[in-house]
Amino acid sequence: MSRTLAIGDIHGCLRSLEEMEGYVGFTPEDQIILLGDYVDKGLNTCGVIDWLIDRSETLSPIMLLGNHEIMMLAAQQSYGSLQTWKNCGGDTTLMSYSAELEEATIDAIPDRHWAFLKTALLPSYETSTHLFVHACVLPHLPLEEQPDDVLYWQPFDEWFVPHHSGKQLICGHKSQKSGLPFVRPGGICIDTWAHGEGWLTCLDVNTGTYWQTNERRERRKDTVDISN
Ligand SMILES: [Mn+2]
Repeated sequence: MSRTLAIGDIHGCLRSLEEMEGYVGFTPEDQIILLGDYVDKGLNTCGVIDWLIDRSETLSPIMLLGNHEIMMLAAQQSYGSLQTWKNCGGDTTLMSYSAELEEATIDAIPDRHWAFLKTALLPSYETSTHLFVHACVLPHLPLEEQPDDVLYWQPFDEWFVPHHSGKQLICGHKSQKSGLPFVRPGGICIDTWAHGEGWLTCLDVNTGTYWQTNERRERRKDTVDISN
């Protein structure tokens, strides 16, 4: 049986992502869902976007939109939005586009990266058993009717109410400083603070097995209880 693998917020952590690929052994038979926030904060957003563009050809992952991609796209539109984005981790994104590890201007980001951000990313994804979003959902609305401020910005926390569909939510966005997936009835958050002192997480949503890697190329593996 093919695996359904969800990957949490990457935030520029290319080494963790490369290590994860070797650790989990992604194949084209896997259904891979990336939960958004590929950019900002970590050191190599440029490399992460190159990796995503390359693997779209070979692994055909489902790639969701996160609030940091929204901020990065908005930064093209106005000086105020550019400043907001830089203050939210866009400054390190710009450094990844400069050979001298200085802050490049936004013009250094190539057109193919902008095109990727604008066209390749989905608002949400749904299977017969699971809902996948970047941040959270309202319990009474179908995915296509979820407001943007919930889908991309609302933290998944202890107040989460399970979705009326009975499907389990898999989300990121709210960095778990424990470094561990946060499990609630009806949902699991797998943003485990890859860019900080935590880990990047890849979860097999049907078994609860999860793999973690970090920027020091360390690996570890455990299981969450997915029965609730
Ligand atoms: Mn986020």
